[in-house]
Amino acid sequence: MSTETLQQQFEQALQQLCRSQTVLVTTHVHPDGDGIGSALALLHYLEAQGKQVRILLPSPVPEVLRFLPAAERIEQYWALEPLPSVDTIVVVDTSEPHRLGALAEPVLASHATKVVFDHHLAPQPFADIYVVDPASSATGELLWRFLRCAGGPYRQREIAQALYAAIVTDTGSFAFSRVTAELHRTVAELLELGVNPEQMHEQLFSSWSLARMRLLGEALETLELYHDGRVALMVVPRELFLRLGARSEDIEGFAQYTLAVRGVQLGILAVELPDEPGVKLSFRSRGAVAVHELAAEFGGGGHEHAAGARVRTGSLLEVCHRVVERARAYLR
Ligand SMILES: [Mn+2]
Repeated sequence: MSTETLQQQFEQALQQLCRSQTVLVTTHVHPDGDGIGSALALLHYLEAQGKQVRILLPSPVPEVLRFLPAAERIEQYWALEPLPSVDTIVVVDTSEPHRLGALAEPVLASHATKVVFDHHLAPQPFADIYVVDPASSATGELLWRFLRCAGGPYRQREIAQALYAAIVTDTGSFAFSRVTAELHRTVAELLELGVNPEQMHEQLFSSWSLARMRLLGEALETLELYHDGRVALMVVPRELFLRLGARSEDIEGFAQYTLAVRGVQLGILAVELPDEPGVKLSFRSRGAVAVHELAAEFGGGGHEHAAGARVRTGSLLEVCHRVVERARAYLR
């Protein structure tokens, strides 16, 4: 996507937000730092302009993100509840309506104008305005560029904190492939607005529950290599969550460990979440190995080096068997 097109997307989104008095912001199920941080940044920005903003999510806010300013304002949507009537619905960090969980149907049925801010590949046509840039490391990075272009009251500490959380979590603490000099300049601007990186890291990465740490320990025990050590598989059955008293959100970030073994090109994490049926697959890869198409084979999608899917049929063991078998075709 060229800069010019992105500029036009910014202008369309800005026009729509300017003429809206009421805005509903949402993101994908099992929201991460990027989804929550981006939603909160928009809330602060739009409210500073006198607009009425609500954030409504299909899942609860993960505990590690509840320190962010105004996180307590985030509401959880319960199925069958009517959506509030608003001028605009903004969807951040996904452009696939099915990833909105229980909110998918009411959002699709709503007469509000829909705006998407996202950085995933292959957006699906359901919204009126798309601001999508797969080259962005995080939706939070894209949003900062949008706000800079939009002007107005965006230079706020609360916005900087929300977007820093979005970026640092989605880039693996500035370690992934889409980290650029430009991103570091963005982060420098966020620090100038008062973000304290040490405090942010402590809140985001060093405030685990003991249950989560034990879950990681047992998950690492399951790690196995396939296809001459080029594919790693980590498996977390539902029983593990129940035995350790761990929650769905505790699995966040585990997929990255599949790539930490020397020689592994493609990592797979297969999880049975305690609060939903089926198997959640997370894919990670490095170099020339891309995983978004492998994820698409299982009904999912994502980025070149990080993708996911949800499989509703077959046991955990069967799904693992199938996915490891299919992974072979993507190796280099
Ligand atoms: Mn993201």
